[in-house]
Amino acid sequence: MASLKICNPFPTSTSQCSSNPFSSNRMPILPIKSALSSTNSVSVHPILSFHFPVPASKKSTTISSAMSSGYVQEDLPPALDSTSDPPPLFDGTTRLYISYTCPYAQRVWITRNCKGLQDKIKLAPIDLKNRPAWYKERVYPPNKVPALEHNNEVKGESLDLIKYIDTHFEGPSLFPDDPAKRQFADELFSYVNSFCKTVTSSFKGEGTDAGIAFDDIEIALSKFEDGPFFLGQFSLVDIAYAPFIERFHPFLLDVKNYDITHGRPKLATWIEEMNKNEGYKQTRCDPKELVESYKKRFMVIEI
Ligand SMILES: N[C@@H](CCC(=O)N[C@@H](CS)C(=O)NCC(=O)O)C(=O)O
Repeated sequence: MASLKICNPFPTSTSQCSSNPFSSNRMPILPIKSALSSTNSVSVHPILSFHFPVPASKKSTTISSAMSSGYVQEDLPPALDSTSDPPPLFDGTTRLYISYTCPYAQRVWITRNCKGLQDKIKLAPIDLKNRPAWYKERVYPPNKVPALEHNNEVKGESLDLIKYIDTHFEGPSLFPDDPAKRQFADELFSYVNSFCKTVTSSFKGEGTDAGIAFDDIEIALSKFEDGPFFLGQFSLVDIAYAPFIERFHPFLLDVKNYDITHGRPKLATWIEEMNKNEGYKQTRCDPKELVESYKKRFMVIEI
């Protein structure tokens, strides 16, 4: 009988040694001017101890820990699939088309929540594996999520959408006025795709710079000292990175026994602080499901 073997491109290691591609001493990729470091100890955070939002299709009632903090857990609508009728398109309702598991869509969903726009921007979740034909034909021809239906137009691209929502809707501003912070934000927005690519390439054994990429994040988090976030205070930049770090963290811990927060106290604190943000918490996926889905996507199976 053929045996099924998972070929793990990340041999498990209990210590971070110099041969570990995730602990390289090479120079950071991101050209950040303030190369600060910290010697604080690292705290391990409870990444697996959350309550995760469950779409209506999978639940009867939601009783959330969020309620105890006065932030009511939103009832999430079931995903629309090939059997679903379209919503009444272009009827004046602002709709955010997402997938519950898409990190790009999650950015926009977090932004909507953090600005308190749950009543103004309606979620329209799409089942990407069984997509309704009307989505491509009538809503968003690129056929991707996220997309925002607003003022009789549909726009896409998550980084554009988070900025659009921040400037075109009410709620607290998620982008500072300080020119130095804005300039750094632009650097970090430009870097995020390359950060993600560097990390995911290393999953497939195609690169060894993942440790440097996380070092970049640690350095970036050290630039402003008026808070634990990329620009000091919480902003769109945190929202741009959070869905990806949410995935990379448990995946690397599981498959490589590599804790991205080890030796990176700023990153450890950032994750802890992000996990206190209710607008973000409501969008988080179950880390066990994220790990399983990343395993299917990135690990080679040999028979
Ligand atoms: N650059 C886009 C990426 C969006 C994207 O790739 N979304 C994925 C889901 S995570 C998607 O819709 N894939 C469907 C497809 O490619 O057919 C953004 O930032 O919004």
